[in-house]
Amino acid sequence: MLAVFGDCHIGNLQVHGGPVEAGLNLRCRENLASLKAALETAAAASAETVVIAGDLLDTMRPTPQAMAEVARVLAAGANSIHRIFLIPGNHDRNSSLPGDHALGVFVGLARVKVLDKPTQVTCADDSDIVLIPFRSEPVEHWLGASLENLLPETGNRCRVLVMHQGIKDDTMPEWMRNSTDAIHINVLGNLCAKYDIGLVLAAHWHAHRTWEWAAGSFKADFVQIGALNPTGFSDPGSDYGRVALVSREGLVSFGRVHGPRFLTLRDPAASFDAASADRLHIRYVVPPERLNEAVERAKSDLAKGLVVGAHADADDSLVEAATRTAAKEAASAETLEHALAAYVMAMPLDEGVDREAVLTECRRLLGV
Ligand SMILES: [Mn+2]
Repeated sequence: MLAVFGDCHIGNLQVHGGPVEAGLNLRCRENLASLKAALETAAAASAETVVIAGDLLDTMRPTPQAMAEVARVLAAGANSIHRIFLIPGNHDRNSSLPGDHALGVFVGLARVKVLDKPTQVTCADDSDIVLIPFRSEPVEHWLGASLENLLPETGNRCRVLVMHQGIKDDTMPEWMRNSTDAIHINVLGNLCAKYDIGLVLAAHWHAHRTWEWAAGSFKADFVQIGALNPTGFSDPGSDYGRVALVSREGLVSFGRVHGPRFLTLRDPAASFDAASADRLHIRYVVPPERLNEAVERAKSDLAKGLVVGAHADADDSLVEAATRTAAKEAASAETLEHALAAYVMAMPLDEGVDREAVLTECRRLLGV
């Protein structure tokens, strides 16, 4: 059995960072706990080989305390796993030069191997894995050449490719389709057909997806594993924490690990699954006039222990729209006095603020 996961993003992340103890903040401790749980999930599934497919660390400059904890968790995991392979992702590397990444300190750990260039390995169960670290040049330009170097002859042998690059298709929004650190399913499929790769497991993009790709009699499965740990409110929802488990026959199932999850709620009275075994971080994004209500709700969620982090923000898009309306009103006025009055009457203001008083004060200051 092979187990693959990635995007653990261990470091002192700042959003809802919480108290720092022994150099580790709350976000660092919860991501370390997920790493430990993912290794335990792999061991419980009798995985002989684990690949941590990049972005184990959130940064090239992790604190020494965080590095020591990661080393401790990896060493404990390696007690029950034959081999743990680490490849650099874009977060924990500086360049593609050998050694130019933050994983070097793990080289000395027993049964842990750091592979910072494309490598083909044969596992204890004789299965064949190709490991491809992140490279910043457009992946469609170099992946074929990397595979050609590693796998010059086709062996009619089903291989697994693990990489730190996104997988994209035509249904995705333009910004994803245009991304050069992702490979299109058809480009990937043609490479898989050429080099007898039956399964691709990709880290890097944080949302989980799967594809079945076929051309003629050739079939391959593509899996964007999804992040072990989402990194903040830009990773919405709860569908994270997957550990891909691959049988010797190339069949994929998923173990699941609980960890931090980031939910944005747009109503201070909204409900969420407070019984979730995940560690919930909640952000209320509300119209400015409901900000006080949302701040109280966030405080109460925290006090009741329903969440590990909560805060409230005014919805800037509403403020921006109101400002635009106010500016338009002002632009159509013919004198400064009228423009000022039009703007103040339409501008975004907190609930209970006396607009007439604001206007009077503005007139006094501007002398109109
Ligand atoms: Mn990445």
